[in-house]
Amino acid sequence: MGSLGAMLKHPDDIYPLLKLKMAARNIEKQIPPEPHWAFCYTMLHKVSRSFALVIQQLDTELRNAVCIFYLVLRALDTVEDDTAIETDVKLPILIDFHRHIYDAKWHFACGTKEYKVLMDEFHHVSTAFLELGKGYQEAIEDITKRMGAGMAKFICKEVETVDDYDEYCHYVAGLVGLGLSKLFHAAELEDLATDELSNSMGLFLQKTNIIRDYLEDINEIPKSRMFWPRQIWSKYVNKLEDLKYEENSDKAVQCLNDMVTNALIHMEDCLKYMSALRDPAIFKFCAIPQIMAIGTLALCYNNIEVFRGVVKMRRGLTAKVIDRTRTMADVYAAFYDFSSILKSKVDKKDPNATKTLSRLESVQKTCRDSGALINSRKSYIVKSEQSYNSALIMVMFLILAIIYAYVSASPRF
Ligand code: IN0
Repeated sequence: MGSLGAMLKHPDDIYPLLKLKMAARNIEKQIPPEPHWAFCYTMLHKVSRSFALVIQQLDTELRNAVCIFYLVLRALDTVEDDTAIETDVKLPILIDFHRHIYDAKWHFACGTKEYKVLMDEFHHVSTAFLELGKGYQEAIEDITKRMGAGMAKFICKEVETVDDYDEYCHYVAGLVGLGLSKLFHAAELEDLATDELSNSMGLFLQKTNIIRDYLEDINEIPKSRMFWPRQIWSKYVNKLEDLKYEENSDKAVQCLNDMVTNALIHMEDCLKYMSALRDPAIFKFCAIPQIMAIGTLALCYNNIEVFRGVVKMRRGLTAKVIDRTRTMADVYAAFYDFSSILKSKVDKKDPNATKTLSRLESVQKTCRDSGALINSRKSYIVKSEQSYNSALIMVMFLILAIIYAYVSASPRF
């Protein structure tokens, strides 16, 4: 749907969208003057708009550390993803990356578009990294070392079992959770979270990305690696790419629902992790991507469009999530609402229906038992009648505005 169509259908998106646009414009004006920091923040805006927005609210010292952590990981990812690099060249780079970040003279050209710029100008990231406090540097170095080694292991290995899937997601996302928890602790703003809970925060986000990006990944030329575990997809098709063919639609949706059900398992750990956070800016920074993930899963579940095109939350809903997420009560409410939407899409005939429903009900019970769900809150669930009424008001308002403009522009006699 075009953006005007989306706005007519969801007029209450307009205010949060405008607010988000203004916030984004303000942030763009706040690029630091030093060339290496200017490069890092400009790059962050280029590679991830909404992430750049939520990071901005963190305390300056922590924000700089998270910005560098993010760019180092993106660079590591660029090396891992570049299929043009021979394996014998790639492996030592991944394994030694944690040493390269200390060396502002190190350079390796790879990647495309903005990622090529990131790699070509990586000396700016190293220079900024060397200005961080020791505690931050050690946390970033440790995670980069473990992630590089994990990526190297999976360059030569396919994701076969669900255990492999969890292990791969641990290297590329769970470790990000462990690293962020260390950075929050180094900033003396939070207690150190357990590795188990920190890992789940990353796994929930990464599994959602892997599910959402099926088509983009399978169609990539040259062929990219796939991360849907054989143990799951082989129950439905003989080859992973068969899921995209129309004749396999029923099996494809069942497989998709199996993958979503697998991801849901991490939700309770995520709630536990977030409920222990104390700093309001760190809380927001962590909660927004989690709510976007459950929103995306609710959109993808039982949705054949995942195998046909791009399935993404509309920009207005993203803006609403960013606007409304302040406290743990907001997170319980969002997890509850998106679980309800997901529950309403479960078909009793789906082979995993019982498991899916039981996981969702368990999350909803946790949200209810928190005592934070209040009746007067704003809901993410849109009733069609509600959206029809808002659209009608919007159309009437537009007609009145046009009549007013016409009348005030016509010559008076
Ligand atoms: C992230 C995570 C992230 C943020 C906050 C807390 C986290 C706790 C544990 C693990 C990860 C956490 O968030 C970003 C979000 C992001 O980049 N979103 C994209 C949108 C999209 O669709 O990809 C955007 O453009 O804004 C995230 O996805 N990852 C990430 C990477 C580094 C850091 Cl420091 C934090 C990537 C990943 C692989 C899921 C961990």
